[in-house]
Amino acid sequence: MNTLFTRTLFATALSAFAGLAAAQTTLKIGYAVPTNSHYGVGSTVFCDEVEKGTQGRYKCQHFPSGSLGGEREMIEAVQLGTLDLVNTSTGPVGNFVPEVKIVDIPFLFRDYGHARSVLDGPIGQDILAKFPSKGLVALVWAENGFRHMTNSKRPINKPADASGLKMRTMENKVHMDGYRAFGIQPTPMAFPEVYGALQQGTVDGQENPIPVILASKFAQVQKHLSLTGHVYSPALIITSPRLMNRLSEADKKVFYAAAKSGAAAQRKRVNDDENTGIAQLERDGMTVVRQVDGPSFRDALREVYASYAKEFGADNIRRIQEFK
Ligand code: EAX
Repeated sequence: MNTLFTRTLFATALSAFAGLAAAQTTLKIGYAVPTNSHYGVGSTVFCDEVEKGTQGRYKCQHFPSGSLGGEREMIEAVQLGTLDLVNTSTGPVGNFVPEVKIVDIPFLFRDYGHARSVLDGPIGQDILAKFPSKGLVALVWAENGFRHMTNSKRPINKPADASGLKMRTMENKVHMDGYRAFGIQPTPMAFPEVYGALQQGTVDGQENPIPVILASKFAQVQKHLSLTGHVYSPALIITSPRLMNRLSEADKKVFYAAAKSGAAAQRKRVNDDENTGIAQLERDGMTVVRQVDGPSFRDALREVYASYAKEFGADNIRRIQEFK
């Protein structure tokens, strides 16, 4: 056969294959709760937008329900390069990027609107700029939600009711210092272990936003829910400089735009779950304290707020609290 013809045929086949091979980058993305959750919705919209915006050159493979470990492990995996992206609460993030810790202060944010405008504004964007020096790139502030207390022992109206309860907390010192001020015995634990610990009674309770309580079916192992709203829990879609540096400028824009769309979808699912989830949890057998004694929880934090002010700067805390 004519060698020129075979060579051309071979070269064409090779470039077509190379083009196809370049088109098949699979991105591994992990999160701690099931796909049918605010994290699943946010991650799916992000991935769909990336696939569309890169003409299919990037597709995702989801690792939901903590299948790759807790949020801390997944963040470490992104730093190491064994995981491409994690959609995580800020819970463990302060252990990697200390500037994040300030947003975990109890009763820092007035409501969802306030939290979202702080995080999407200069204060939140300045914090995102601190990630690359720690081997991480935070694409966007997503959302976990306002955290409420559940337990198997008794209704909680005020700190005295929570006092002495062994509560699972995130691996987050800002939270644990605050919860000790309520008289709680904080037990830090990775999220994948929480359902089992509640079921066996190794802890009496835990605290999480309604979307997490719903998605994790905590009503099966917790009797009491109190709408304390004691902490607003942001989330973040995090990747690595290693991945971002591989992208063209155009693809970088696609990834950031996709992250924004994912965060918007995640926030909408939080709103939806907040609107319908409490009645669902009552139908699932939980007794709900809807009106807790909020001022008593805030009063209990007076002393620990002094230590927060020392650690983060009273002005910085006030700047967030007063942000319009
Ligand atoms: O991010 O660990 C927690 O309680 C988190 O809220 C949960 O993993 C969802």
